[in-house]
Amino acid sequence: MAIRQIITAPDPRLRQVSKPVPEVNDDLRALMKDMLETMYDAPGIGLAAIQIGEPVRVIVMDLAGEGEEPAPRYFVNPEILDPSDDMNLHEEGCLSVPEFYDEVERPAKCRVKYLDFDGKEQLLEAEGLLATCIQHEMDHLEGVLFIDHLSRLKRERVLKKLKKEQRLAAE
Ligand code: GNR
Ligand code: NI
Repeated sequence: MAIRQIITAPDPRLRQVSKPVPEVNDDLRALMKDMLETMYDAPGIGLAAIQIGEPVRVIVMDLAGEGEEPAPRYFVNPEILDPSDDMNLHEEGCLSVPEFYDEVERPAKCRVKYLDFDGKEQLLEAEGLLATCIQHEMDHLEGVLFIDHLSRLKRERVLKKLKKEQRLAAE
């Protein structure tokens, strides 16, 4: 297992559309373990493979609170089904958009069809933070960031600040 570097905006790799996984095998499980370790180290509650530079449709997540048993979840080739009409406003952050948080409106509930760590098909009912997080991660698979749901002014402001920080860090 290894902690991998998390790519940050405006890196163009984050805009790629990730490819479906043909098979859940040991190579993929090794990638998912690296993703989980990287996510715990950051720390974050979810991570899409593209955030460590792998353009494949894989997500890991753990919503367990501090002091609770770890509860890792693995989603391969996830699909969102039946998003609810009722919406939910939730404050979001992203490991690829460091130190910026804002509220995003998304369907409050949805179902998720996916393959688990063993390649077995699963159907999950999601609401609350789980629904928010899975939709945030699904966006990453399409090259979309949560700041894309905000006003252009806010988005440009954040991206400008990140660019400046990266320029200063490179000096
Ligand atoms: O760690 C994370 N927290 C979070 C909070 C609210 C909504 C979504 C998230 S996901 C984020 C980690 C991340 O960037 N995943 O892509
Ligand atoms: Ni994110």
